[in-house]
Amino acid sequence: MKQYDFKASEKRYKAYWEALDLYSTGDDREKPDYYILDFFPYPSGAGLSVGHCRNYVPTCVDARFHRMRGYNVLHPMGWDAFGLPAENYAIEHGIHPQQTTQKFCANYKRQMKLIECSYDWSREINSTDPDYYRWTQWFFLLLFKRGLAYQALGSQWWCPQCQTILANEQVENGRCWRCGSIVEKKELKQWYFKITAYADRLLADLETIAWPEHIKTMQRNWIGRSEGAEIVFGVKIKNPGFSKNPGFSQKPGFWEIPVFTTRPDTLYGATFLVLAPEHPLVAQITTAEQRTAVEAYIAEARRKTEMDRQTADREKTGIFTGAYASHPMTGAAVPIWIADYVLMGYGTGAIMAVPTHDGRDNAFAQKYDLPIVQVIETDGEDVTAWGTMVNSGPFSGLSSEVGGAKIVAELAAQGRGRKEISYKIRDWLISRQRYWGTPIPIVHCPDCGPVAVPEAELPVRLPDTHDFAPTGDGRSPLARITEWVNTTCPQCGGPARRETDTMDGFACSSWYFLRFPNPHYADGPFDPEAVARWLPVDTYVGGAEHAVLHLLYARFWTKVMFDAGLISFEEPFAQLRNQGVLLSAVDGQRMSKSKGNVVTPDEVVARHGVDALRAYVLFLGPFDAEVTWDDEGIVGVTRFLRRYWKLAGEVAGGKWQVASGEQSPVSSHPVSSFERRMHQVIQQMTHDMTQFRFNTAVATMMTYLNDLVAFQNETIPASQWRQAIESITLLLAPICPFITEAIWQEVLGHTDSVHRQAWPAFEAGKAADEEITVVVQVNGRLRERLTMAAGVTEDSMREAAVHSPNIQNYINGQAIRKVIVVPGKLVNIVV
Ligand code: ANZ
Ligand code: ZN
Repeated sequence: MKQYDFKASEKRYKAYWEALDLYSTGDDREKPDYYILDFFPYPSGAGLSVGHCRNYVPTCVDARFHRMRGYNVLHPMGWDAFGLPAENYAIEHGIHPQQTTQKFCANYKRQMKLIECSYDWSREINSTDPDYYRWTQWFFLLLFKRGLAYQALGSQWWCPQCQTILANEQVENGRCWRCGSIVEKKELKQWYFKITAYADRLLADLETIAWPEHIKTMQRNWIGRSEGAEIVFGVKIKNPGFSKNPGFSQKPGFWEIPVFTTRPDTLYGATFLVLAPEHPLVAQITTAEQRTAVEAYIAEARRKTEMDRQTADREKTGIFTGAYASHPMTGAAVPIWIADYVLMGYGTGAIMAVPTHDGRDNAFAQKYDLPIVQVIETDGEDVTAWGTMVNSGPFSGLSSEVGGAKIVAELAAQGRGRKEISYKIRDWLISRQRYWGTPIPIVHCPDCGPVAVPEAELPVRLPDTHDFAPTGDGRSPLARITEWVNTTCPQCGGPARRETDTMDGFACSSWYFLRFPNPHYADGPFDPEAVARWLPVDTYVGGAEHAVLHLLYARFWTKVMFDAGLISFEEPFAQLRNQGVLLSAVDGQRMSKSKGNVVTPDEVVARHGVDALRAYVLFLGPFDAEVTWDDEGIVGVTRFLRRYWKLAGEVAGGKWQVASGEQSPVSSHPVSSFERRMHQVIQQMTHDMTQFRFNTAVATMMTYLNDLVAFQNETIPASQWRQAIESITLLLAPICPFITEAIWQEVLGHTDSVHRQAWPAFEAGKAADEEITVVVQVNGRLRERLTMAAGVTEDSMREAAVHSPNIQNYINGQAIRKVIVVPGKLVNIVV
């Protein structure tokens, strides 16, 4: 038989499958539905590497597996093509981003087709298509009308390199998530989505979804819900140096400083207050003597990133303001300091410092020689734990829980405190001062304020221009296109200006999964009937790096849609799976074009074929593990495919079989070991595929092939040989679509596609391990026969024999002196 020619197969079957329309979404109402979706990819100029295949091959295999299991499968693909990288590339190369993204999308698609991803391409969507972003704008207006989109002036992260504002989620370790530049703060008027209004629901509903625990934890931490109290300290000592300030009051306690604490039980140990350097009261309470020093400290703090400031083990710095507050319980004078470890963006931007029970406060108190008073007695070593209150006036002797609640209740009665919940999450900053995005559909009218563009006028089209470079003054390039900017107010008809900011690209990906069930629907963003049928997404697959970005935003929008009565579910993705990162063998780094360590699917396919690439990508390691690409490793897979081809040919050619019906020695047993092996393999493969354990699936196929080769020396009926080869072909079909089709049709002689066959079934009874009979003796006399699995260990044989109730009767309480085990045969108990 001739050697397998992968190139010929790829050529022949690609055309054949296309003609069959093999990957079109099933619509058989008798069948169950299954929606398997990849994260919305952003097509970059570099194209796909084999690293991306760790995402797209498994989802394709899962889609194929479900098709064979009798599901209608929705497995679509589209492009999240707005965004900074395309725009930066365009500026650098002087080409319009429209052109570059078109080119990049086409290249991604070509590569996905190259590796035979089984997408239903008739459903392809593109976020830069006006028919798509029209609905992104529609959703913006939905949020706007529901009071969930608003404008505010704020100090925002600004990337000097990308020249745009960044959301908190897009600042990593004080750097821009895209380009890595150190970010700065800038004061600008921005649009926000009120994700904070959904913080509690985003937290609670994590319990209802099958997501990796580490992603849930990241979301919980990002939302950062803390239960505690706000306690108000009055400023006690007025500042004579500021008496000329307008608004200054001689009355002590005119200024109030609310602090947020999770530990009201430690109030009696609060020996000083600390304000964030940006706290608005700092300028007012600082005494004349301290003013210069305080101003110098503030200037210094401004240069540090939030990340630097929060680093726990960093040496604490701070400065005394010269002012004192009054302790709300004792009236004691409490010095007010400022320090950069207190952040303005959290709680109230001010804390009561409790040096005995908080590590940061302790370090600070030690450095500046501030009083340290113990107010909690704890059981163990951990002084920050809850315990019993001491040195706490009337509250001494109470537990932290009870006493803390009493303190808050008492303060609340005096109007000086209350229970409070703080969240770390901030509203989602949505506006970008960039060209290549969805225009925000708002018109600013001098009389009516911000007015929604009427639905009938959507989309607000992105004007065509070649002048898309950023302005550098924080304004969008769209602001330069005056004929586009100048418009009339939809409400009063007077002259008005269009909003010139575009939306963060994450808006586009917050709803795309709703579009696929009917991507050409024109009467709304999605077809409600089709969405009711297909959503939530059954399996959603992508990288863990989007844990607090896309995955949080999409959940938020879904809840808004639910509240608006548009959909009937609150979570978009029932099950989430994160593929592991692929490292390069060259430098041990994540594969990326910027590191120059990329292996492309194109080169691998040219040398080894699509099937080998697909199987190898899966075989490299567990789906969710970090693994290293090894160019040499793939030869193991190609060898396996060659042997499989050869064996299939030999079986079909009648080389390894006895005529069907002829008795073989192994088949004297009701289930021959040959058959058992087949049923076990089907069972194992079904399990592995269901669990996304594709590496063990490939390994199972490899060992099964070895087993089959070993069976060549035994006499197996022809029908069983054929069944075995058909089974391995069906089981391997989702992973290696080409060679299995070639064997199915050219070798086994079928006339229809292997990809239209049902997944093979196994019989649990036939897959069960072979059983043996073990003889149990007591003092050498046969007392019982026990059935055990073949291959049972000596220990298990001993255990089972001694504990058999029947044998216990014979032993009758006597001490066991010795147990003799003959593996697989006999246990003799000597008493
Ligand atoms: C007194 C206290 C005593 C505190 C004690 C802790 C332990 P989480 O759990 O993260 O919510 N804090 C409050 N606002 C802050 C800010 N803007 N910047 C820095 N730290 C701030 O932390 C809440 C605790 O962090 C609060 O409770 C406060 O310190 C501090 F034994 O108040 B605690
Ligand atoms: Zn108006």
